[in-house]
Amino acid sequence: MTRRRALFAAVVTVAATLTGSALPAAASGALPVVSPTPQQITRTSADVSLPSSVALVTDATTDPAAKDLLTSLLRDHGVRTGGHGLLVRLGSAGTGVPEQAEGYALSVSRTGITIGGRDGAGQYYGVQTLRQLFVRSGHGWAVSGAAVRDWPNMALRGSIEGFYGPPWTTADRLRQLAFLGEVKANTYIYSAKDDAYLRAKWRDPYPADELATLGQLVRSATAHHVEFTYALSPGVSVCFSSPADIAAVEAKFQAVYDLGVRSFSMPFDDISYTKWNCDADQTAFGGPGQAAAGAAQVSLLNTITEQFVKTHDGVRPLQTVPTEYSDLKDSPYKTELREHLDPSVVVQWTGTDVVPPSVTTDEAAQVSAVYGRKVFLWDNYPVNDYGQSAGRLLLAPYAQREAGLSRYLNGIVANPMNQEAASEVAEFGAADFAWNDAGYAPARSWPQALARLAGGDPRASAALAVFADLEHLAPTFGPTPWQPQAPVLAARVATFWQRWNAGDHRSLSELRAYAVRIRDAAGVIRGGRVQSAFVAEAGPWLDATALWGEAMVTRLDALAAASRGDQARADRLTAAADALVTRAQAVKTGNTNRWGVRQALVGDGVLDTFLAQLRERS
Ligand code: LTM
Repeated sequence: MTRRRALFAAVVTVAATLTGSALPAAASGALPVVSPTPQQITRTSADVSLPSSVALVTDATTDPAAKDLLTSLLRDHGVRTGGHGLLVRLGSAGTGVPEQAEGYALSVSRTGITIGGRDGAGQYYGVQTLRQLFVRSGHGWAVSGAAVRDWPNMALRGSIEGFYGPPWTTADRLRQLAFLGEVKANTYIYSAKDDAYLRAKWRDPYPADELATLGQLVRSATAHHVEFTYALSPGVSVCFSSPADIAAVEAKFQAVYDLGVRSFSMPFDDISYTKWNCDADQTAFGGPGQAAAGAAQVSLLNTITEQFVKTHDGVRPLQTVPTEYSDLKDSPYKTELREHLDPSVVVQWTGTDVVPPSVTTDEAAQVSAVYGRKVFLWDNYPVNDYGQSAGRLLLAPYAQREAGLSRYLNGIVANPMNQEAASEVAEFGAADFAWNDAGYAPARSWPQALARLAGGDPRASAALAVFADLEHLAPTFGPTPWQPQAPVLAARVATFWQRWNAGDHRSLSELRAYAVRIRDAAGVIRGGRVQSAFVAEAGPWLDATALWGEAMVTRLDALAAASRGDQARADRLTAAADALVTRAQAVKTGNTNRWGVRQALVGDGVLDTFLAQLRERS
């Protein structure tokens, strides 16, 4: 047994002896919630107080990014490394470390803290779990006594900047990359539709300043164990059979390979595939049509796989988005891909109907059969670039994805909103699900996502929950949303009317208290520790929420006055509420989305309807 294995075994033995009634009082307490939900986590000992310095034991196998994260984590909790206190070990696989790629084992006990990773990412994720086990202890910090064995169910997890409209800024992307590392997501696909160098002007080489910015992003991705996937979309104008165009793709890939990019995609979504861009393709692939389009795309994807992916060190399998990406039916196009596409190429699929109301294992099994491989879900939530999402922030939980999808999918990337920080709410859930689909519960994950956004501030978390309920509607491309608007408010309103109509007038003061929470949510969010980027992005919606909340309070007061027979006061309040509603409806979003400036929608269909009902009754 190596020294490291012996140490790990000792920790496990200590944990085993501290079971049942032998556990000290704190050992029986609940552990902090860890996200993504670990595969195995148990309380093994009482919380371990952190001394002011620890002995950090690393070796040649220690991952540099994991070590940096661990060192800064300890420092942020007032702990120096390099001392002789508690032993903190960080390194490669030892006893108890899962065999799965990116897996890790973590144990915290009085004998020390041990993190062993199957690989570098595993070590990094072990530290990300440790980060969530810190608890306050008197004036200092302790770490919950726990043993964790953990690994991801899906190999690819993260986001695809794949929306239309203003692309994210560099600051947005840097924030996103750090966020992805935090939630154990390993993939960011750079595929913004309106980034000219990726699509409209895909042949153009990058100017030096653009390349420098890309290099900064790639370095940041590496530091957070995120694979920066460079997605070039030549389909709008490519001549598939042209050696010059093949060389243009390779040149573009080479430029970012030289920056450190090792993962590439060639999406063919949202192009016309039944016409050629050059006469030569007619000669090479025949008359335009589905099968010919499939053959042409396969030819380019296979050529790039042979000539670029296989000839460059460390490059991951090429990814693509087929032109038919949102259904389950076989077709001449899909047959070409199934039968002739290099088996290594990873194929994306959006679920049914582009913005799917749900994704089931049956659907994923069907589509895997059609494409002849596991597919990689491009999940169009919480993206808000299409007509039905105009004026909305999409803050509902990640939901309606069936446990068991990891049997058919090799990963999930969420397509976010043009608003990066606000997207982290849904993305948090997507990363949680992709890590452990069997253990995923929106009701557990969503509050964690909001608490994270609130910087752990409980008052701000509660205000965010009220606000997110009013931004809960998740549209589809059709008329029926897949998640309803304001379910909490709607339930409270239904209960209110039931009780009010039965003569229970206390119901009014209870609902008024909730209206006050709506009115005050914006102030609490702006005044708390909520991530500043979120506060900035959500600005118009927060302004509107304060006005709608004030209108609701005023209308309820009008109803109370009318029910007391004070009609004059009721009329004054009704007029004041009318003015507030007019102001709330006048609040506009910024020009941040493809759909331009719109009314910033808040609880629409629920809050406005209720206010109209109250007006009738006052
Ligand atoms: O979904 C895919 C594969 N392509 C586009 C996305 O770029 C767009 O963001 C979403 C949502 O509008 N729909 C698409 O079809």
